[in-house]
Amino acid sequence: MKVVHSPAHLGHNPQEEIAESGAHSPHEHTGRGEIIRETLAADPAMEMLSPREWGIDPILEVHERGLHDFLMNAWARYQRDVRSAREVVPDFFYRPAMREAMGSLGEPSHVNAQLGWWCFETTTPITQGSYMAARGSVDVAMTAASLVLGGERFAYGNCRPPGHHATRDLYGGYCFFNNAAIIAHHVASTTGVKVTVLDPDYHHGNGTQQIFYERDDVQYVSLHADPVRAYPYVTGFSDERGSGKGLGANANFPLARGTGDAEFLDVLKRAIEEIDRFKPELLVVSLGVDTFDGDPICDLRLTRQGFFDCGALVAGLGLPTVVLQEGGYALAELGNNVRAWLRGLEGLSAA
Ligand code: OKP
Ligand code: ZN
Repeated sequence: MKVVHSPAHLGHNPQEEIAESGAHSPHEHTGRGEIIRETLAADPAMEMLSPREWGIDPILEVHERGLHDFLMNAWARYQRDVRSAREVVPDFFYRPAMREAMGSLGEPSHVNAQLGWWCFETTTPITQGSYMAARGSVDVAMTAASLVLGGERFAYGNCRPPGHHATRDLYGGYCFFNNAAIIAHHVASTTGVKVTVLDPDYHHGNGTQQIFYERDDVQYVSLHADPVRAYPYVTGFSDERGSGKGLGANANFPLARGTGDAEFLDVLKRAIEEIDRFKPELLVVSLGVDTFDGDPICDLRLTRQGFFDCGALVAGLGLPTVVLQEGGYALAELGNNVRAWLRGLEGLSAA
């Protein structure tokens, strides 16, 4: 399988994550991208490639220009207008209720206020190279998609930073640009084929769901921890089925704490039936392996063998498939878990 990787991800190098009312060493860090690259590069079944540059047009097809322009300049503006800071994090959030009964305001002009206008939480610091890393992640995704459009049955993009929490006009959840949504939209809008995004990451892909919620050309199907107990808390419920033209093209499968391989695979079979009914011609997988038993921030119980079996089950759809990296925070097993999933998909042996 062709594997696309860019060293640009190294530019997004937070050293802190503000979560649970404190500053901690970040779960989403450069080591993640590196361990996946090293593990896949050591497998003769994987062919490593660099992305080509796609510029900003594919990003602007999915995201507000204001979000893009803010991310492009935020770090430097913060150094100039607030203080010299290695990592830039909002300390103010725009809430429309602040102006209830007074009429709404547009984007504020101060960088500190803009942080809270474009960002929805505190765990996604902007470092000096974050914007170029996010651009590189989109380049990786677009290049993987172009390989599949060019006739490859499968391609994998080692995207970092991840993307599925980024909505049309918000960043957060370790995500800046929604890599999977960008390629799904690009393929659907340039070729006219129907695309499904299958998202088995532990967390609901609120951004991807939001971007396609009213559309019937891109289906979103997600397995994730039940939002009653898990981030992002406000989306991912099973009654969210899409709206307008998109009604029926969104499917959520919330999972109980402790869900293991057998049960996850059962639910994945139901998700695949949902995909079969939509009849897509291309599949995008938002591959998170934070469903792993040993993940430090999650509570599902999948094993490396379980990831292999998931890949094999998805291969049964018989669709050209672009797999993009989302989450996975158990560093020691991250590369092996991704590799197992990809080998399952490609019909190779587990070892
Ligand atoms: C990104 B992806 C930990 C809080 C973490 C952010 C989670 C983002 C997950 N106590 N909050 O879906 O793997
Ligand atoms: Zn996740």
